[in-house]
Amino acid sequence: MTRLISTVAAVAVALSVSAPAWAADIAVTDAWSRASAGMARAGAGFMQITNSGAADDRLIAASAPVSEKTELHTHIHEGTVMRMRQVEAIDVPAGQTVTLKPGGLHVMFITLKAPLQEGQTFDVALEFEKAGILTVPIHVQGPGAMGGGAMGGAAMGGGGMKHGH
Ligand SMILES: [Cu+2]
Repeated sequence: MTRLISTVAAVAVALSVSAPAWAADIAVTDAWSRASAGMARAGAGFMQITNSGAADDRLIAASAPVSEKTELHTHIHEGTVMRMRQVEAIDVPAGQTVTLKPGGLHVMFITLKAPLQEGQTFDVALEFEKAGILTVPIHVQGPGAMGGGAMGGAAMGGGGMKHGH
């Protein structure tokens, strides 16, 4: 019996130190970005946010050391042109997974301090209304990366993109 108790305690300690991308009921996985192309001064972060709790939550802010400003963005169609627009928050409803991906919702890094390099990793701090701040490592992939899924969406690199800053 003594042995069982000590094993349980050891597992609890291990969990508490090895789960950086987890707060309350929110988990963030597959966080990635793209290497900067040429002199681009902005970058975008993509990820999956899962809310396994019973209450809705919202991503309300983000910050990262790689840029002077970090905003939450979505894409909207204006006729045939796709534009990015800042959003106040990204809803993460209870029991659902929200995917930030090219051509859709994303975290925008504005005025990069240095180009993002393929293979680089940096931390982004995500602030949720209920879960609080979650710090997640973002892995920088190649300039043409579309993420893990085949449905990445080809719109991001389109010539019609305009940034409203
Ligand atoms: Cu954007």
